[in-house]
Amino acid sequence: AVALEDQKFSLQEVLDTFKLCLSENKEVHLEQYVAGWRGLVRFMNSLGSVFSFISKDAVNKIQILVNHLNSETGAHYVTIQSMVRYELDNQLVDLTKRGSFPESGCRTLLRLHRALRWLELFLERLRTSTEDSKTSAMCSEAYNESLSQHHPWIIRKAAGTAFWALPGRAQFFDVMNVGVPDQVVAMLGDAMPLISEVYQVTEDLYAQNNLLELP
Ligand code: 1PX
Repeated sequence: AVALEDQKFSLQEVLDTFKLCLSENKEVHLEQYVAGWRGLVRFMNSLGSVFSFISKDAVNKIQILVNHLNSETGAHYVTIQSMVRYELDNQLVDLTKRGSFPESGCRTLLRLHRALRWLELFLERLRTSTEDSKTSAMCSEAYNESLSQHHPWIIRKAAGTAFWALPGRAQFFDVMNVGVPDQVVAMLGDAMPLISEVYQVTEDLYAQNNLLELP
């Protein structure tokens, strides 16, 4: 029973990790940010193998950031703020076209950051959905309003196809493992403002430094 209990995981815990990444002075801690993403990927993997091309890319980007954290310059990567400062001050970012730094922390994190906007929009739709709402429709609307604008046609096409494989709302709520639908809705209501804040703090930082279009 203990082993089974261990395997079960609740999306609540995942979203709580995002809570932990924001410090009082509004710095975003990279280790917790990455931990939040790991949890999301784990959740996505439990939805089936159609999503593996998406999780592969996410895992790849998570790993790049972890490598920075574990490198000898890791101390500069403790927060997103210090990472941006360090990479810009030392010219470690490709600003206009891809070239010398395909694995900069700044451009790698930007991809996850854009995906966080998708998550925000999707979770908000889930939260306000009704029994007959379609998860695939909510997912693709959220995608079209956010991430898709940064993806070429072929990726948009593949993503759109994967969305059809999403379980229906009832089953989706089950997999989230938070409780009955009312509890899911309440949990999302608690978690959303924090996710939005992490998103906004990062967005502002990137905007101030002209990093929102990094190649
Ligand atoms: C209760 C809901 C929880 C759901 C959790 C799901 C977590 C989703 C994690 C998605 C992470 C996607 C990261 C994508 C980063 C990206 O945009 N990469 C592209 C650009 O990278 P590059 O290095 O070339 O500049 C890259 O081309 C991406 C390829 C993979 C396809 C990305 C499709 C993204 C769809 C997002 C929606 C996920 C739907 C999951 C359903 C639950």
